[in-house]
Amino acid sequence: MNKLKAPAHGGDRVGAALEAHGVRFIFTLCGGHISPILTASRARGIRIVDVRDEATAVFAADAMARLTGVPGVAAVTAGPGLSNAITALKNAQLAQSPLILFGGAAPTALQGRGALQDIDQRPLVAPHVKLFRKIRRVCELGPAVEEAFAVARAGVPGPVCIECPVDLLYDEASIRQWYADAAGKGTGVADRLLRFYLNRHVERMFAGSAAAAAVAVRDLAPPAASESSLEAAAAALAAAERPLLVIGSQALSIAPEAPRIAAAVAQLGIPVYLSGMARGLLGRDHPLQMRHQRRQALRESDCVVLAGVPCDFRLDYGRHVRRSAKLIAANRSAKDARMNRRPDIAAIGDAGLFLARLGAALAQKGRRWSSWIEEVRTRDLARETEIEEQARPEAEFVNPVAFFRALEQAAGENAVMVADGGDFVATASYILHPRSPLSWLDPGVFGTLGVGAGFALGAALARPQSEVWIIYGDGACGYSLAEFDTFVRHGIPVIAVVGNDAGWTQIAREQVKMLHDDVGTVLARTAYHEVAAGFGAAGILVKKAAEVPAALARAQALARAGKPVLLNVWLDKTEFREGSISM
Ligand SMILES: Cc1ncc(C[n+]2csc(CCOP(=O)(O)OP(=O)(O)O)c2C)c(N)n1
Ligand SMILES: [Mg+2]
Repeated sequence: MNKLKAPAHGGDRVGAALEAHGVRFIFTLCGGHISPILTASRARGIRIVDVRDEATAVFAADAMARLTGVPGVAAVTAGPGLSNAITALKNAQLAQSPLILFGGAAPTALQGRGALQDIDQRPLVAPHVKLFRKIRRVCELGPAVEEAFAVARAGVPGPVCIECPVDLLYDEASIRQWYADAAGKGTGVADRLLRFYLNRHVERMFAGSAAAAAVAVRDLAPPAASESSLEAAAAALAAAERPLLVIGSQALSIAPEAPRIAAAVAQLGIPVYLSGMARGLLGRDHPLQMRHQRRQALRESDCVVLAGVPCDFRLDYGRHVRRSAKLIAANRSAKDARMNRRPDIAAIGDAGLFLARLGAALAQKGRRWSSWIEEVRTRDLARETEIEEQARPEAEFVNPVAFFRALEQAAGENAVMVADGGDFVATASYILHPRSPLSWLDPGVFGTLGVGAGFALGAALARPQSEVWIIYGDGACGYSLAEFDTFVRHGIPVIAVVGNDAGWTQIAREQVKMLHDDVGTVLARTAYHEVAAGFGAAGILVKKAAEVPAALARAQALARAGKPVLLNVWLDKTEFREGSISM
């Protein structure tokens, strides 16, 4: 229980509740409907980070949640503010990322009567959140925040939206005056009835709000898989000849547990593939971590553990795992654990904690799989060599494979990398080795272009000591380039790398091959570095491979001095991504 003095108004109630939950940042794009939340939160020491598109605010809150395990917070205005946030909300929902979005709304008495930006927001937002909470009384505000934090983190984490009508956020005297003015001074029956109605309405809005608000912060235990599923899994692995571990984002949903999960995975001694937010779990290089030929390893394995990974398109709907293999699925969602394929053992609960417990349980059984590890490792290294070959061909501009080799050398040990794009980013994900747990951010299963600046903003504020890189396709960078303005105003020194191939190449590749027309997929070699410079950041153009190391070093020096940087890197076409489709 956190005792606080009586909040000055509804906006301050929200601020007080956020403060009690240890919130340090609110990402926002302002609007009259939410002003009291912003001013009161700032007065309580919460940093208000104002951005240039509501989607960015929600992406930033999402990244904050992923890197800290605590729900991120965003606030947007009514109507178009909320509708602009929908894509980012959906992305967070599918990525199972907990965040709290405050949405403004028209005054309670005017909803449905033609007020500015007044739409029925529930049908728009509710499908994309775990809870859409419509506030009707001032006294509900604090408890709603408390409930939002609990719901966002419980079970399968995800976003929650609290809709706050503007007349619940201002102080009581002003609102009473506003309603009194609206009611007028007429003496007719209709006037008197309207006054009676509005007076009763105001009484209801403020009922029970005089008492000082105390905010309870609930301590939530994460869902734990059953002991029997743990024992069955340990026994199945101990009996296996060629076990394999696939770990996905959900296993890292309790961010502070990452080191313990990493230690357990290392102790398990099973070859492991990491995806999404789990990338980097074992550090930059670990003998158990494989990066390539996952499909083949899955085909050969006789016992597969999917930790926080559903059998969706990324595992060819479960077909990548061979029929006779023992399948163990650890997942917070019973539905995801059974998606497209029934596992032999379903461990329903937090996948990361399951791995931590599994490490201890299996250690007692003392199994080692050195020849199987060797087999998978040899293939992995062979593919690395093949990639090395692809870094060589040099034509007019920069070879993307060679570029990422250089970046892999240059990026700091504390680097966080944000991926936003198509082919350029897919190439990056093959070559860059995330340095540590939770140091790689990609949109997740919704595959949303446009996450770049928002994710980087959240990451830079969550990890102020880290070097934050955005890996942008030139197409993708257009969604959030205006946020260079935000980086400059707020002194956030991210380094963006734009892979400029003058096109939406991931789409063009297949479209041209199958339909013989590149319509809609062609871009120009736009001077994105000059756009960034126009916002007050540093812009660097790189056209030749030989310029890359110096350009990276210069960007890092500028960022260390506090300046955001955009590197506009002209790419050659390569065959590296040939044949890969994402559908
Ligand atoms: C919001 C959104 N719109 C469209 C797409 C479809 N899409 C996937 S990859 C891609 C091309 C990306 O181009 P770019 O960022 O330049 O990367 P490149 O493939 O050229 O390296 C597109 C348009 C998407 N994933 N998300
Ligand atoms: Mg491109």
